[in-house]
Amino acid sequence: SPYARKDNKGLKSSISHQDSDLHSRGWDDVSVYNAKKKNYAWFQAPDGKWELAKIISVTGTESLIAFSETKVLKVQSDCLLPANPEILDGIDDLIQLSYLSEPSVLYNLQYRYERDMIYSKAGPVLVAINPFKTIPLYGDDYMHAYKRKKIDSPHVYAIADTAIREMIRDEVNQSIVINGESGAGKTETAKIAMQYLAAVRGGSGIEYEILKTNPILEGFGNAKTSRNDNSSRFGKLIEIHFSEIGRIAGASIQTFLLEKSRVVQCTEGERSYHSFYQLCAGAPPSLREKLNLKSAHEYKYLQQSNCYNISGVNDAEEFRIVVEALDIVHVSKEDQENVFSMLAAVLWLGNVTFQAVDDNNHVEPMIDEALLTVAKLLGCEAENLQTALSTRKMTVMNENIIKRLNLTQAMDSRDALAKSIYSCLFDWLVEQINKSLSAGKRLSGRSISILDIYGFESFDVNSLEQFCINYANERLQQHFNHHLFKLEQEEYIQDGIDWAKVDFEDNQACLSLFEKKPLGLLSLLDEETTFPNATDMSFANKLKQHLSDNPCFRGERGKAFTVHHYAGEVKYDTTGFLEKNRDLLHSVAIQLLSSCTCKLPQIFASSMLSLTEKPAVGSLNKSGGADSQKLSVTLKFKGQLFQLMQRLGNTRSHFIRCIKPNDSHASGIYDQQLVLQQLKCCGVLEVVRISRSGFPTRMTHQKFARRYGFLLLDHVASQDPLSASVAILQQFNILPEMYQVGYTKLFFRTGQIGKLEDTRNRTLNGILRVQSCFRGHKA
Ligand code: AD9
Ligand code: MG
Repeated sequence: SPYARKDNKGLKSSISHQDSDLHSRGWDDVSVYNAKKKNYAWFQAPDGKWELAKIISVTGTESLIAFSETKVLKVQSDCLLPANPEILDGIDDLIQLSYLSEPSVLYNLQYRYERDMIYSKAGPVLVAINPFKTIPLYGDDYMHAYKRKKIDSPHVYAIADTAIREMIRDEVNQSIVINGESGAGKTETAKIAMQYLAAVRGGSGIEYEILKTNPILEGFGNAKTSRNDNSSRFGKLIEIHFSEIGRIAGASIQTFLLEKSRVVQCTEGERSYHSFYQLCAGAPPSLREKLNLKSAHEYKYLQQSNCYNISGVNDAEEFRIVVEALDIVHVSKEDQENVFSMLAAVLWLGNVTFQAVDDNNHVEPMIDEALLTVAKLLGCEAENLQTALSTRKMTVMNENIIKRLNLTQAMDSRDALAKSIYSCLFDWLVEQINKSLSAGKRLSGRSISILDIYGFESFDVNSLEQFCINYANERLQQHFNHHLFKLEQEEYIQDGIDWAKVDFEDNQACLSLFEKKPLGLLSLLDEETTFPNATDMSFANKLKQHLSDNPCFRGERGKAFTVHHYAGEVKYDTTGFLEKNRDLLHSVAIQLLSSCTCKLPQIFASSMLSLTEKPAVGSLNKSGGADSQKLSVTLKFKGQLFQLMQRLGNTRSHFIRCIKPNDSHASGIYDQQLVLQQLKCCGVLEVVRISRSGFPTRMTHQKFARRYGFLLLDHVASQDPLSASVAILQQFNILPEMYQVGYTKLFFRTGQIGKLEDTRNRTLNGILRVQSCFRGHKA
């Protein structure tokens, strides 16, 4: 073993045996199960569902089990898993379960969920199951109770409170990392954490501004999808800064990878960004007139999904809330109008249509209400807009030529412009918010960051978006592993503890598949993206050619490939990968924006130009394609991600895993298979297993001796703390496999300290009674 036992002055080997008992194994083995002793067991039905059964009798290798008085079954005993004693039903922390198995974890969470106890712990991780209804666990009373530590049941408040305490006590920045699949409750959880921080650490008023960023970001960055009526289409890290005296002093927000494509296309039953519908429903008459605004039904971009309303949501009211929030974060009325102009411009762009102008299929936009309105809203000449939408500038043999576009190309350039305007608008809003949240603030350098980022995704068809999202999740998973397991392991080794190396899923191989240079997924994608004649097919072939030996990669037929992620296999379809990765806005369009008289288009143009790099000599000129090149989408995302990981790496992380109990957004329904899948995906089962197989409770010898030393029968004051500790352990018959003695600390398995505490309390109470008895006598 790489973690060979170090001799601890001969002491350790005499008192600690290597763990060969069931506890060290983590998941309880079927062989441990002795059916005769236990009355209940878990049986897996053919549909995969676990059912609790009563054991009636055991003969040889077979057991007779009953589900009800009428349903009795004879099964192989080794198909059964032991059930926990009733007394453990609904226990707070999964690692306290005596029998640890998938069904018992599932059942425990379900037991709690059915009683509205949606929060549980899995060792250091908070598990939050979406209740899909209002539950009475929030508000001032609860916040106060958690602040004063009057309640200790698992809660987001408890996590936020720990983060504050540790930030102040240890002077270490903290982070709360929230993960889970779409609709699992990440954004709500992030808001609940923010509310707690604002309530207990506010005071200057800035906390109010921070909370008001939510309706803005959600309005512009969230949309109704098939999986969530309020789905965040971007990732978000909000860093909340504190002053020297530990009050909230400011904040900054970083966003990741807004889903641009939604602006110009979305599937049946989904919606584009809320902001469009809010504007159409809520704009006052004067604004409607200025923007030539129609109802949402009149815009092609919004028509295509045939969905305009969200049940229970009043878009006009939401518009009012967003405007109020914009006021609060100091976006001037004039700028607000600029923002709404851009929204209207995007909507009207979608209505621009084209007509043929020659026999070569070349087209030009019709000069109609749509085109004229867009030109007016952007502040440009209609002819310039026409040119921008129907031509492309190219360099062929060092000569600039103008190329006319066919209908598909022209529609693409129109959509590209709409997408760029929207994503620049989103970035600009975030920038304004950040200015407002950081203006003139005295910061201490202490902060708590909250990360609300898309979880692992695997659909029938997975494209570049899922590719990026899942790559991000691999990185986050590594952070999680590193934080929870590696650090723990290091602590053991440092203290000279035997660490029967617990195998945790290390996802480094998959990360390398993405990141290796020059032959990794990202490098190959970027290389192909810059090749003039590359196609999605040539990209897919290149991957197969170079990566087929990698165990995390599998080439598929046609243009597809499969990656073996930590959370499972995902098949990606490379169709559109190169185009999306280039994310080009052609220079005619950028020129158009910079020539506009309105403020925002100009700002957008200059921000796009700053992202644009001069082409490498000769690389693109040959292409006859774009005349300038910017950072590819994946390259930019990778950069952001590295920065994010670096920031998280400098913090102490607290993890919250959100779980979606069913796919129908309904309260009270608990779909075992769905939950199990998510527990696996976000590593909860792994954490439980590892926490249990390790020694999660630690105490220094000094503290241990001080706390329990007086319980020793022949207490010798001069004993050094280590010897005293060992004497205590022996006197109280703590089983050798239940603890390990390190150089500086004692390490205990779950629940061991509880026994000593009981004895201590009983003894103390006894002493107090004797003392008060004495006092009574004296009086
Ligand atoms: V996505 O990846 O952005 O698509 P999220 O963010 O994980 O997703 P979200 O927080 O938006 O999910 O939650 C989805 C819905 O679940 C919310 O709109 C609420 O209706 C519901 N929800 C989530 N958490 C809670 C809660 N603690 N209490 C009540 C909740 N309802
Ligand atoms: Mg969300």
